[in-house]
Amino acid sequence: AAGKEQWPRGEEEVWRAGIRGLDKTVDDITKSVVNHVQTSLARQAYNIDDLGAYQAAALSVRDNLLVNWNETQLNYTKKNPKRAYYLSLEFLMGRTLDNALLNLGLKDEYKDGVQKLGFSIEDILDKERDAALGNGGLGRLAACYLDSGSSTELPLWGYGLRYKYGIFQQLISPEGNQLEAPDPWLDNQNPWELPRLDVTYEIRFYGRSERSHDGSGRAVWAGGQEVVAVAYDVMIPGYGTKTTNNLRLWESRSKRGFDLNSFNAGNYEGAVESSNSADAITSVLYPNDHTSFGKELRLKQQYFWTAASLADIMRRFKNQNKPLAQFPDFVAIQLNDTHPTLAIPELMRILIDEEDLTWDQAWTIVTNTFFYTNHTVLPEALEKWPVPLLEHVLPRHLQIIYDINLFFLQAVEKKYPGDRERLARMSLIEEGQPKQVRMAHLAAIGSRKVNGVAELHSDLVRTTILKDFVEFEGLSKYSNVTNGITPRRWLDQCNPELSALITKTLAVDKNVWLKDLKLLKGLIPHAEDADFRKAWAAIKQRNKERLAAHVQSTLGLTVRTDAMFDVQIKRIHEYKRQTLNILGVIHRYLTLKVMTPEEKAKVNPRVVFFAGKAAPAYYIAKLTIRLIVNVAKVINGDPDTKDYLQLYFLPDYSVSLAEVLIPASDISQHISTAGTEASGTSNMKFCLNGGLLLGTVDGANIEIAEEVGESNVFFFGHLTPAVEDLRYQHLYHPVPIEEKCPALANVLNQISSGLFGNDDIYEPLLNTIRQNDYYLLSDDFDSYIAALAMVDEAYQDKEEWIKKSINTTANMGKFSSDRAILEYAESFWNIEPTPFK
Ligand code: F58
Repeated sequence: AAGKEQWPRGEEEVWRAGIRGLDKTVDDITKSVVNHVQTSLARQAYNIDDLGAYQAAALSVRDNLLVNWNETQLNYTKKNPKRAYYLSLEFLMGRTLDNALLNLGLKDEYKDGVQKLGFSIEDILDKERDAALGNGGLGRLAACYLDSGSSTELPLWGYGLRYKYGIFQQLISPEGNQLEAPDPWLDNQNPWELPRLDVTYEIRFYGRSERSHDGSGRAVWAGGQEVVAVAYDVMIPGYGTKTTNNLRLWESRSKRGFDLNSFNAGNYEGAVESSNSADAITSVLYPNDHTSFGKELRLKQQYFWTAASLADIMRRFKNQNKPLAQFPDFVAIQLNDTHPTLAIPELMRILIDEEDLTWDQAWTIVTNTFFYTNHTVLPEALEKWPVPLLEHVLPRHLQIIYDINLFFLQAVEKKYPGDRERLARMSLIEEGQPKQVRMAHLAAIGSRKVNGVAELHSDLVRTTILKDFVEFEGLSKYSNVTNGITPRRWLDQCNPELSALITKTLAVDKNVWLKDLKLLKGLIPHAEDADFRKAWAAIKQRNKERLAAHVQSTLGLTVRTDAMFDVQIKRIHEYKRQTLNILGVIHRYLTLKVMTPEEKAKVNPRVVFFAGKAAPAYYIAKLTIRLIVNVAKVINGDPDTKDYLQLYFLPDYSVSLAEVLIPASDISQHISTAGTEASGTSNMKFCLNGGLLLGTVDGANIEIAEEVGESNVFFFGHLTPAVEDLRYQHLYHPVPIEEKCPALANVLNQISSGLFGNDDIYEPLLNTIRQNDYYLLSDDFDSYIAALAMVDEAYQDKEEWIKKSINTTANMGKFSSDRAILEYAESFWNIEPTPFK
């Protein structure tokens, strides 16, 4: 476009003079903070505390983010690149202030600025509550991907829900029971969001769907309930770039707010009722991890969010006045697990019922727009929705799903004539009472690409749950993108001293290696340098002291810091086998109890940390927590052993707690039954911070070992191909535990005999092992204990251990989420970095 662009309105100079630029100096910053104290908070120097100072600083940082955010959106509007949208029911963001300062490059300036105003930046940072709109790995992955999307300057937006209550707060009762309290994270206002009261959509539920009789396939869906979706925007700054993408979160509100007719009729309660049920949709994050259950409100969340997001995407597309057939040239939508799969029938509905396209035209657009990531092959976690529920809540979508199924099965039948079993296996509908829709099948056939999250997992997707689909559609659609983590939060922010040492040693700017993580390989030769090793070890030691200070100040417990720190932190689940870990701890304790003082003198002191939440209705997981807490009481109080073994369960695991625990770990445990952990991402975080890995041959552990070298990883346990046979044997040729694994039998019997409380409270947990032992603890226990011994032995040689630690960090470059997001961008979405000046 030649010539000068027309200024849209008013006098350009006046506008330009009024536009806020970025704060640059300490002086700019103190002025802006004081201004927010005075105006936004209506306070003064006389009555401002740390929380107020946090809020004012956050608002001031937000102003700066907004400068870049506005320019980013304008840049996209002007250049009109193809964009990608990441649909995720969970975004586990954690805290924002420190990350925003890092990405803006204003950390030092704010530090000095708030100091001049009488505050310490650490105290201020500590006032922020985590944004915990997620359960675990899946939600945190989404957060890392947004960071990487902006850092690599990709036109990538997130879409999610603005839950009023995030994941519950975990309290531990004196008996060791998990209690759940709500997480009112919005109570102190949230400076990081921009309410967009002008961006709203009306979303329908229930009602009736009437098919037309004109042969067009269209239908009219009317009646029922309409709920309003209101947008809240969260700015996602990139590291070392101006690109600041958007995360749009939807809040539900009632359409009328207030039913005036009911009010006039004297029915006040009826008048507010509709408002209550509309609010309920985005009131709470479901805290279930790896179970699918047919709750109506959860279904309404899924549809509310996908329908609002698609309407928003469609409106943006239509602003360009392009033919609908070009939709996939401008829009790629990534489905984070099956939770947003209703977007597939919803886009069909829009294209057919509202845009008058034919079925085939619509299906071509849909299947070139969506991409589906699977995060689990555990059968109990695969989403299925009962047909009667879908029919009630989303009658039109059920019709569309049935039509998709009909056409799909016709094609399958054509390729495999008469193969009824195959048809039944591949159908979108599972027969039963009631019938259920298999969301993974719908997501797979409605998408252009399907991927798992680590090599082994993607293989399992291809050979187990979607095997028939691979056979039918071809292998090339079914691929892998190994997960990644952002090195900004998970190294530079959480471990600033290590980051500084790396920068000094590599002799490149930190903004170079943090964006090209393979450069860490430059550390390898330094592993041979004794001074470097000393500096490396000293940082690990200070990180342990930082963790110990945290435990002291939050729990009042004294942790010794001259021991090996052994950490397992993740959701509590049978497949992740925290039980194996605690049984191993008990085994160690029992062994210590019978040692002579001379034997004990050779033992490496060890401090074992657990943290993690259990789903509120997951009885066995809650018993595991209870066992850990009660074993800790006995062990930590036993004068015979407390110098050699300490055990802590840290309550209320969160992103922020992880940021303190991970840099302090010498060894971390990732010990799922082979084939069950799709990838894991905390394994990457520990290794990036120089913690060694004790794990099974599962998920991304395998690829970590490939990168860092098997000699730097402690592997144990049966491999994936053995699992099926072992389970078969448990069922049909069980061997008593006493025979198969006497060490384990002894531990179980000690628990039963009351060593950690003399009632039979733990029996249901122990029975999961004694009876069918689905997660194969009895098969892996001996090799687990042997691996722990190898860890002990390796730790004796401190210099060798530090070398392993350095070499581990040095070889973790592959696991940057920048690499992962670029794989999605290049091989799936076909979008490009879109920088601006
Ligand atoms: C996790 N899934 C995988 N699901 O378990 C983990 O191996 C992987 O590294 C991670 O995804 C990222 O790919 C996971 O966190 C959930 O939390 C779902 C929440 C909603 C209900 C079903 C489980």
